[in-house]
Amino acid sequence: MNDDIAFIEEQVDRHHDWFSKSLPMIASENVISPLAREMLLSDFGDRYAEGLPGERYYQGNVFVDEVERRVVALAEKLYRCRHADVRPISGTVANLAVYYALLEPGDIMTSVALSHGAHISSAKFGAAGMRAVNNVNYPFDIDRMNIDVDGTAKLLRDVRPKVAAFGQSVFLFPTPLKDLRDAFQEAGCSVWYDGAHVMGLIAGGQFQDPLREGADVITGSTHKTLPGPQHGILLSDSADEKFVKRLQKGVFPGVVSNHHLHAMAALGITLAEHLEFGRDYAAQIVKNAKALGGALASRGFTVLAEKHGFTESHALAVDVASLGGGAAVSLAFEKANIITNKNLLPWDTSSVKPSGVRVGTQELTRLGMREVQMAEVAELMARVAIKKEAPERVAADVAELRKDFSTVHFCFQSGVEAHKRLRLFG
Ligand code: DSN
Repeated sequence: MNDDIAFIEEQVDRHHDWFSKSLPMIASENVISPLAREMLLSDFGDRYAEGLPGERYYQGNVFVDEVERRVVALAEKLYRCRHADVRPISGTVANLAVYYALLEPGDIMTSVALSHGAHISSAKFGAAGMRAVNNVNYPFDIDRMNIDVDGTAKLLRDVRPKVAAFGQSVFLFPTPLKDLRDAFQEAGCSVWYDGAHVMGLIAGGQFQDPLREGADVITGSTHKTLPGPQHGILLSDSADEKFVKRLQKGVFPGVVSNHHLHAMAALGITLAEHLEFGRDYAAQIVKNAKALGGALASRGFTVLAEKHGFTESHALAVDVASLGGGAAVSLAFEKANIITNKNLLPWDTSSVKPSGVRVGTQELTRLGMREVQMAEVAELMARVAIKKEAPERVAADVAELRKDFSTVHFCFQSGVEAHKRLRLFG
């Protein structure tokens, strides 16, 4: 065996072994279902398709076109919208398509600030900067961990942005879109909602329903609370064909040439499974997040927005400044096989040494954990960060807890069952 290949295979095996004994709590990750994973290994991953089904620039797409049409239909059904584009290869690429379609260099865009939880692609030194948009941030209510409604309405009226962008990577509470409707109208702006973190919650009837609350376009990745492959999606319910055409062109030829056909097929399986299981899954994710918030707070952690129930999503923000800071605490968690990330909190200035840790319950829920396990998870976290027990000792108990939670839930468990059920969506 070639040494390099043996090395890479060994590292991947070790990673699998490690994660099978860990608590994966990064709020932006998830595991895909066995059936969706099968699609990632298919020959679709070796092929090219540019443009739209039926209007391709390559031959060989007969069955790819059939699949893409069905995946689009599943997305439109799940999100109750007129237009879905399943070609963006990531959430950031979907965001780039919106920049390309709706904004010109120098245009004003309003958005949430990075330290208030926004995604890097809305920052000047991220994708927003590439389009050279003039980015203005909303005022933020730290107590509620949400944008300040009155201040935001005033800002929109004052600066009259071309696009009002919303959405966060620390996304604890729904964006008050409905309360801003008049301001959107007066500003005459397009409303863009980056729902990456909450796509599975939205589809499962939790959190909020942006397309019914004023958003003209939603972008997202498809592998967070929507437990699909690493991919992107763009949705709109606009009846304005010109607007939709601009979005389509933003994707191709704007920012995607070939899209990733194996991931697109896997996304189709995920969407079909979410139509079947998504409501129960989304409800349990939120119940678990609230339970974890309470359990962490009762053990001495400072969980943000306690007065407001900690969260309405999958995510929690924990201030660990007095416990050593986000960098040290997330490293200690990692040694105990509790996988989280350090995170900026609203008052932080350094993203390298922030005071927060962000956690999400979507993957633990996917593995079958419920409220009772959230108390156990909180205790394990407290043993590391508050009681300062040796992380390696805690790791043994983490592995013990994981033993009973190794199956992916909220999906078809067997190929036979799945193929029988998926035909129902024809
Ligand atoms: N940076 C990712 C997150 O962790 O939220 C999203 O792309």
